[in-house]
Order: sequence, then structure tokens, then C-alpha cells
Amino acid sequence: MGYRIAVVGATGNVGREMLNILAERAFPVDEIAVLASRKSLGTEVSFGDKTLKTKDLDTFDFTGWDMALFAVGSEATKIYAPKAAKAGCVVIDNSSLYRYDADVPLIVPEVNPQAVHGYSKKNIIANPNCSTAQMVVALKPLHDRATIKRVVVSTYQSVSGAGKGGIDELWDQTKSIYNPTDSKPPKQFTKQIAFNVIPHIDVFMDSGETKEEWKMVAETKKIVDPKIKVTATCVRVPVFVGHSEAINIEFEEFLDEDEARDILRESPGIMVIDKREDGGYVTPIECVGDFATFISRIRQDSTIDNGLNLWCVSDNLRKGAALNAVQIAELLGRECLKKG
Ligand code: 11C
Repeated sequence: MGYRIAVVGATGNVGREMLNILAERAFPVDEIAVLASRKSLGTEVSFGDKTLKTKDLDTFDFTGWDMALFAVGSEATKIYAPKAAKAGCVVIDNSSLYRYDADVPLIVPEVNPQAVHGYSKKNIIANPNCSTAQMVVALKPLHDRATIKRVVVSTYQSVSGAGKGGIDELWDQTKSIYNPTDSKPPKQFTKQIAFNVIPHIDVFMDSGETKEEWKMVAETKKIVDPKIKVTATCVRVPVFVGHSEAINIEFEEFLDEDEARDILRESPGIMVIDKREDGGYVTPIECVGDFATFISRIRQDSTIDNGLNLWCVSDNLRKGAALNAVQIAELLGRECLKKG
């Protein structure tokens, strides 16, 4: 016996990946509803070898549905997630709307699976920001061994994090470099993204940091440990899919680089590719379509007593969004909503 699952925002990049991953992981589905806003109504999406037509989110009745994976912006989530939750359908939400709500668990299954039991307070579980998800997968096993005091992270985030508009803008600008008569002013990003990098993701806050940087701090504290100090610089780079992060970690105790490599190798959701030779590390293009978070360049930071540096790469549409949401659904099914 399986579940009745709704995917909300099924025509977007993340919604489509959710459907792919539900099929790839053979999630036990009895019935699936693919929902979208009116403007995408009737659009067809693939689910395994089936083609499904989207239904109208506005008129959909969530009663009798077990879980809804939401991949729409915060505004639509604000309207429809409470409706679904009230109808008894557990919402797994990819937007940032509920992440910082004390009554909503924020979950990365490899890190804080125990938090799933808190779902029933609001019938909502939040999925973290993509740049946080891959980082905490790497931090957690190291924190368990040597207690992390402080993290300094610089991100190199792909344009797909900004949705289809981001992908189109990089594609169009890249083409227009060779055909300048075709060039359009930037719309999605504040400056040219093709052949450039932009140290700005999401809105600016009073502190001078961006919301993306703030999210990495707040979400790491909620998921891993509120005592960990995090400082982030988030940068958009001209890569279509795959976020990369250079992470510097300061621990309470000494942790040798070889031991850290062994710990990470044994940890769930992680693939270590770390040869100290040309090409012995992972780049974002190599992680596209994969489930793992890849770790390379593990090395001691000799400028502090107990420090390590590492390079962390993952598919932001998968571990950073759709995969993590499906893993939460699997966890919820296993722990709380058992069938059969
Ligand atoms: C980006 N990380 O790369 C963002 C996208 O809070 O879920 C995801 C934003 C979020 O632009």
C-alpha cells in the first residue's frame, strides 16, 4: 500500500525534479496529483514512464491526500500550505516561509531525522535552502566528532538557484557575447552573469549581509546546533546547475585531516573524491543529476589550532531542493505515517 502524494508547482525546475526523484527512488505512490497555477494549467509533466496533466492548485481539495511536496514561492505557499495542512495533508515545503517557525521542523534527513516527529504541530515540515542543505550534510559528522565552533563559508552558486529565469538569462547572455545585436539588459540578476560573478544573492539586510547569507547562518543553527557560529559570503557564478562551497571549519578539538576524510567517507549522503593531484576533486558539472554531496580538498588549516578546509559540491536542484524533500517524505512515511 502506498501514499497519495501531491506535487505543488509541478511545472517548475524543482517540481519536475521532485517527480523524477519520486520515480527514481520508487517512492510508494498509490496516486499522484500534479498541481500548478492557472497559467500552467494543462501543462504535461513526466512521472516515470507516465505523462500527467497538471491540475488547478486553486480548486484542489487536499482532503484524503497524505503528503504534498510544495515547490512554489513563499506567496503561493502562504495561501495553499495552510489549506493543505488543515485538510490533514502533511506539507513538505521548499520555500523559506516556515523555515524559522519554532513549530515547524526544518529537516535534512542525514542530519536531524529525529525532528520529523515535530511535524504534527502544524502539519508542515520545511526544506532548507540549497546552500545550507549540502553544507550541513558535511558539517554534521565532523561536529559529532570534534565539535564545531565556527564556520566561514564562501559559496559559488549556480543560476538554476534563481529558477528558470536565471538559466535563461545565463544562456541568452552567453549567446549574445558572440552576437551583440541580440543583447538584452540583465533582468534576473543585477549585473551581467555570463563570464562574470556576482557577490549578491537574495535581498540585502540592514546588517550588510544578504538574505541568502543570513539563511545559511540561521538554518545551520536550527538544523545542526545553535552554538555553531557561521559567517557566509554567497556568490552567483555562471554555472547552470550545481552549487559549490569553500568551507573553513574551526573545532573545539583537534581533528586530523585523514581522520576527517575517513569520517566523511563513512557518512550518509557523502561521496569523498579527494586525490591530491590534477583533477582529483569534483566540480559542479560532474555532480548534476547525482544524489550525493561531494567533498574534496580536505586539508588542515594551519593558521588556527583546530581548523580544516574543504570543498563541497552538490546538485542544488536535487540535494538542495527536490531530493531532500523526497527524503523527508520517505522519513515521514517510515517514522510517522506508516502504511500497510
Ligand atoms: C539561490 N539558494 O541559489 C537560492 C535558491 O530559500 O529556497 C533557493 C532559495 C530558498 O538563489
